Amino acid sequence: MTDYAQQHEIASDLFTTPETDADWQSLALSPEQVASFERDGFVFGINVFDADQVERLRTDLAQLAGPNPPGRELFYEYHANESKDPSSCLFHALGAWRTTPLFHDVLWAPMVGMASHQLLGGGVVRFLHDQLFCKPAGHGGNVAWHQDYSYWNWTAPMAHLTCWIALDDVDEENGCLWYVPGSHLWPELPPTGLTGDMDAVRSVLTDSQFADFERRVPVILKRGQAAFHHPRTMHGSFPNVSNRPRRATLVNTVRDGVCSAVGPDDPGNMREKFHAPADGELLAGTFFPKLFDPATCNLSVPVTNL
Ligand SMILES: O=C(O)CCC(=O)C(=O)O
Repeated sequence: MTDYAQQHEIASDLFTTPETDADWQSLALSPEQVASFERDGFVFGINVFDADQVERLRTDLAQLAGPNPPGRELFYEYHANESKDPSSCLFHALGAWRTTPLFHDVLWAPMVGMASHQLLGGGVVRFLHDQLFCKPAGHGGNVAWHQDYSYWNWTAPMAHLTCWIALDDVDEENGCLWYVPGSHLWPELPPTGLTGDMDAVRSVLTDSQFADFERRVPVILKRGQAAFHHPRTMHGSFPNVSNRPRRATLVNTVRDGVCSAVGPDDPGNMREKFHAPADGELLAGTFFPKLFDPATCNLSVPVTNL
């Protein structure tokens, strides 16, 4: 079985990488989109893949989420069903990039690199890990409200980003993502569980923070479109009660310079799970490839000040 983590260049013909500075420039998020990310902690509706590309990814995904998935041993985590409710199903897996050329190449999708560069404040973008989150039609499970950085405290400083790419048209019925605007400015919260009680996070929130959930926004997307969110943006998703699946592929990125913070004893065993380097060392090398380097194109694009 090929481990595509060994390869830090495109492994398939899923897309062509822009060649000229002007081609890269044409992908840039607008100043308004960057400003809305700064204000709200998210921006969405960004086109990443077309219908054919989505179809090819869905075909690979069907294998990866089916019985005897190829490269099962290469995943960092693999949950055929992570839902706490036995009557519903939430497929969640980290590490697909190691198993098929197409999911490997999702990391290097030009729009993922460009938007990450802009939303991480400029500079070189590195890979942290990928994720698949899929909810079958009719009985897809929820993802409880959380901040991503609650689960990333084995890395520091915080300079992280999530890119969530829809592989189906997603809306309130099939369990789309929801964001609480402005919650990226809240302090770091302890983890209260990714699945199970949707509102478990309530126990660690102030009344005023919980009141902000009234302003939550559904992330309605067409297949192939992406949402980007800040590592502290509060988000979650409700069950899929529609007769359509809800599948998504995610790329989690960091600004170059983020280090391993596994602690001297690595209590979470992150060095084994994510191939993290020793405490205090830069995330780099085989498992943390560079995804975007502005030195390769002569860029002048709006970036965040976060
Ligand atoms: O796909 C989902 O419903 C949850 C995604 C999520 O937790 C994330 O984007 O960090």
